Parts: sequence; C-alpha cells; structure tokens
Amino acid sequence: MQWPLLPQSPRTEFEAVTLTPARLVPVLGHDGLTLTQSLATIEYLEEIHPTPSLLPGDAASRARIRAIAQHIACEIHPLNNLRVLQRLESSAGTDKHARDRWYAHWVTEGFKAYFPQVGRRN
Ligand SMILES: N[C@@H](CCC(=O)N[C@@H](CS)C(=O)NCC(=O)O)C(=O)O
Repeated sequence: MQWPLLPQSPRTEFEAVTLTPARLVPVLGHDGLTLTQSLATIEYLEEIHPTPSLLPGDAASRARIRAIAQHIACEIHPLNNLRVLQRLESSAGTDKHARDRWYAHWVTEGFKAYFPQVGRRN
C-alpha cells in the first residue's frame, strides 16, 4: 500500500498497523499527528484552516452537506470496500459474478438516494 500523504512511509507492516490500526486509507500526517477517517480529517482541516471554509455559510446548508458526505461514507462506501467484497467471496462462498451483482445492487441503491439529496436546495 502507498502512503503518499504521510511525511514518512511506514517501512514495515507493524509500522503501518500502528499508524492506522484499521489499515485503511486515507491517512494524513500533519503536525506530528496521524489522522485517519476522511470525515474526521476534513473536520480537522476545517478547524485549523477555517478560511476559506470547506463548508457553506449557514447551518442548514452545512447540515445538508454533512448528510450527503455521511451518506457516502456510512451507507455506500462500507459495503463496496475491497475487504468486504473479498470476505463475501471467501466466507460466503459467493462467486465473483454474484459478488459483483451484490455490489452493484448496493451502489445503485446508494446513488438512488444520493442524487436527489445533491439536487436539493434545502
Ligand atoms: N471510513 C473510512 C473508510 C476508509 C476506506 O475504506 N478506505 C479504503 C480505500 S477508499 C481502503 O483503505 N480499503 C482497503 C481495504 O478495503 O482493504 C474513511 O472515510 O476514511
């Protein structure tokens, strides 16, 4: 795995797991910190550099943007992660074709709910 956003790439498996126990990217190194989880990292960046803001001005718009981001991060993405798909194949005996249909189903469902949220103004 590549670690392009860290000041120093882990040299061993042990270092990598120490940096990010969940073994997921992105991982961002900043100011001696190792930041994981994309939404937490975005909030951190927003807090240390509030201007210009990554989020829109009013509370309602910010809530809408956060809901969309969480929809992707919590509803869509976990089901199509590589390790989840691999586990589906190895433990449930699912062949690649069935695995891809399962994957496509959940991505389609996720985006059916995603697009109306993006188009909405309030
Ligand atoms: N909730 C995490 C998800 C991170 C994640 O799942 N990253 C994927 C790449 S997009 C990954 O590292 N997958 C490795 C794997 O599935 O083994 C976040 O938002 O940062």
